[in-house]
Amino acid sequence: MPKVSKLGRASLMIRAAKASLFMALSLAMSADPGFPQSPQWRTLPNAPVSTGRMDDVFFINPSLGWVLSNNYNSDSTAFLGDIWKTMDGGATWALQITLNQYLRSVGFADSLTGWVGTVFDPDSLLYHTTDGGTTWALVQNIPEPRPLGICGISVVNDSVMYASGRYSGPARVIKTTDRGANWTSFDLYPLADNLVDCRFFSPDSGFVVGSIGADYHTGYGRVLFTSDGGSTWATRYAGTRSEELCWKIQFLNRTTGYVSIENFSLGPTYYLKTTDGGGTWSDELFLNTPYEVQGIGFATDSLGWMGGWGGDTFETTDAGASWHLAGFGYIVNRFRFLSDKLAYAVGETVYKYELIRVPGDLNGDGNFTAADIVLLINCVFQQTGECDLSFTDLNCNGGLSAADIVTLINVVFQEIPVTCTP
Ligand SMILES: [Ca+2]
Ligand SMILES: [Ca+2]
Repeated sequence: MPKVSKLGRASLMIRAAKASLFMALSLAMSADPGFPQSPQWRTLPNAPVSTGRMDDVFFINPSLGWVLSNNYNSDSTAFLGDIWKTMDGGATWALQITLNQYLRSVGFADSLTGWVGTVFDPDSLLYHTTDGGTTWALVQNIPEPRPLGICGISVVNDSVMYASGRYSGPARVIKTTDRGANWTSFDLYPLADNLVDCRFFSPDSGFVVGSIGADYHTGYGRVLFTSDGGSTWATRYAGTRSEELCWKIQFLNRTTGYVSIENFSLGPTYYLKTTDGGGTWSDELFLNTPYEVQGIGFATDSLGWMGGWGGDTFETTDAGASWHLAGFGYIVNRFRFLSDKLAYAVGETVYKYELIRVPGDLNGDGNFTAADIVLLINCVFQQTGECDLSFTDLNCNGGLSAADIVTLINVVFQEIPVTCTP
């Protein structure tokens, strides 16, 4: 092995660095998009696990969020509802409060102000926090016709919030336009008997989903729309199959949206899709077998997931033409997308959809580009930046050197995968 003085070695390293940097920066100008990684679903390892079910999740930004976890009490005769908060994207969780309620729905206007709805105790319908969930107070001034449970919450802006319920009747909506100081209630009978979820796009316009039928097991699915703040409603979908209950509503963007259907029949299971902003909804086949679908979430037009009381979560990668087992998630009741690359879901526990940082993707954006090379050069020669060996030591020899940069250059510009041979 040739001897190289420390000074000579440093000089070689600097020359290598300069050459790499020049190459990286000049090629960065050529707008190479890199080749992409895909986000993946995984179970968050430190999240609470429910003995009943987690019914809802809400994140105000990628890091700060809350989940509701319902657990059986000591003799399994009732539920206790836990409100958990995370401030680091689900890496760690703090229990905020345990209520003697089954907690169904959660929504926040900002990092401090939020609401949690219950479903089996009409006297304790809705809880409110103004300190980020440290303390919760029962909302006591909701006028008749009050819902008997809150199955869905849609926070429109920092002052307007709607809520709907319940799945087993009656069909009622409440709203506040002053951040929860005052409330208005609407009875949607006879357009619906049961309401679950709601989604509002503006202070006046939005959708609620549920069904017509005195018994929610035997009803017909309904999607209703208001454009005057809840005073009047129009039916936008009238299901013709009995034993169906429209359960959750999700919009991918302002034009494309989806509604899951809890199917109590012995026949095929459908879901609804709109491509005209909710003006019309089409029945789309999910499975040829019964499934009580609850959670529904699409990341893009082609990529989506559904879960529910059947247990398993299913995935489509072809815009719903076919569905297969997704390999994650149990009894999922809610998906919340923050972007097409970041989402949370809850069922038995908490699941997260995100780009998993892989060796060489130093900026964690899911692509291998010249930007990653620049960051690696900084790690190798300046020891600056985030330089964890698990994603910088590309030849897996336990340290950082110009060889790792060369490997990454090959990854970025030749699409040669990381081989990890020292
Ligand atoms: Ca990258
Ligand atoms: Ca190395």
